[in-house]
Amino acid sequence: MNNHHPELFRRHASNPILTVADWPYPANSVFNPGAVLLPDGTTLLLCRVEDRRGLSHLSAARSANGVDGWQIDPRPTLQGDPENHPEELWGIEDPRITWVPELEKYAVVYTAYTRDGPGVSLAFTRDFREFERFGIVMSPEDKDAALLPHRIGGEWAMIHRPVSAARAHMWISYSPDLRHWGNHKLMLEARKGAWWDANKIGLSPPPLETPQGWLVIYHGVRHTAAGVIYRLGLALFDLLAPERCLRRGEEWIFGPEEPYEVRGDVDNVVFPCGYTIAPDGDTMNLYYGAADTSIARATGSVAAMLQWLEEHGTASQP
Ligand code: BMA
Repeated sequence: MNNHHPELFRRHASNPILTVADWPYPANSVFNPGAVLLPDGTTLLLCRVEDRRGLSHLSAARSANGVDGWQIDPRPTLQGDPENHPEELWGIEDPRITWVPELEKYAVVYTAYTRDGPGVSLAFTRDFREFERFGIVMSPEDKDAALLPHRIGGEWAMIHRPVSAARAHMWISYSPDLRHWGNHKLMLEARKGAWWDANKIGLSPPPLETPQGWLVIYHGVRHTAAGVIYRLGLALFDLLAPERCLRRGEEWIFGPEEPYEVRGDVDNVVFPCGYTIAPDGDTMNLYYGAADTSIARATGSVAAMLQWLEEHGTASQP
């Protein structure tokens, strides 16, 4: 129990489940993994690996049970390619993975980091060995993006987080061909003042389609005298018009508490980029970066999250 608040996520007893000590080649830190359950039941994490220059690339780790026995690619799986993609000059980060049935491919949406700041890039893969790059789809400064798994009203939809002024909100944009994006809509705003999500918000893992709506786990950032705190909140969006927020939780549901979340290269950060859903259709295994240093797992119930939003969420303004 956490001060009598309902606990929606339970940390795994062997957290952190992956650290740089597990890596088959030298690196500084591993964190913020995208996640998928492959058809054979293998959990694949596409991990952000930061090298000692400070630049990040992505590497795949596969496990039969999603907790241990990880087989980690002996070399970087997907790296910045600044010759062909200048927007990847300073590396690639924070992948969000979506299985797209229409294309029979996984979409990997990641942050491409260059002189003008972070932007959003898109690639497709079937096997996490070969990737087809679409290049940058959202120009800097933008990040925290994921593709929705199917078209809505005939158009593809991508959630992302452009930065314009002091605060930074979640937006959704639409595309007929995955290359040209428009029809931009504000989706969820950072709150103001004292709120836990006052300063910046962004999508964390890809949204989950449920009969009640798109369930979104987002991160909220609060600036304090001691630095920033990254915590997670919940919101629910209309299935047919995902820019329309149906419910938004007021309180954060998961935040840095354990030593590996509180201390690291960046203190006080929990940052999930993916989850797997167990065959029961309800159990969510959330994979998150802890303090920009290691990878941890926490488990929750989708039904419990929806119920919590029903009880503790408020209808957001249109
Ligand atoms: C944000 C994210 C993450 C990182 C976090 C804390 O900007 O994009 O890459 O985990 O900062 O440093």
